[in-house]
Amino acid sequence: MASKQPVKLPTTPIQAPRRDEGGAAVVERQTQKVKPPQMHQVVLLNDDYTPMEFVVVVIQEFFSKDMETATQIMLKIHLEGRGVCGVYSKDVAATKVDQVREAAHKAGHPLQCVSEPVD
Ligand code: TYC
Repeated sequence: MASKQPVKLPTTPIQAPRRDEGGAAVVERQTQKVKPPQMHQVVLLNDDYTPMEFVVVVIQEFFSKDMETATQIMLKIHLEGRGVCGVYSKDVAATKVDQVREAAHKAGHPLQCVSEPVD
C-alpha cells in the first residue's frame, strides 16, 4: 500500500513586525484609506411638452416615490426648471437616467434627465 507523501503547500511570507529600541513590536496607525463613494443625484428638467401625468408616473416608477411625493417633485420641476428625483451611486444613477430617457423616447416626449455628482 502506497503511503501518502506530505504535500508542501505554498506559504505566504510573514513580515516580521518592526521593533523599537526596546524590542517591542511597533504597529503603525493606519490612515483611513476607504472613502465613502461619491453619490450622484438624478435630475429631471422641465420642458413645455411632456405631460405632467407622464412625469409623475416616471418619478413613481423609476424613483420609487408614492403619487403625492411624485406630484410634488413634478410641480417643483415645472415651477423651478429642475428637480432632484433621487441620489444613488454613479452606476445606479446612470441606469436611472437611461431608463427615464428610454421611457420618454418610446412615448415620444422630450423629457430630459441628467445625473450629477453631489458635493
Ligand atoms: N412643464 C410641463 C407641462 O406644463 C410638465 C413637466 C414637468 C415637464 C416636469 C417636464 O420634468 C418635467 N406639461
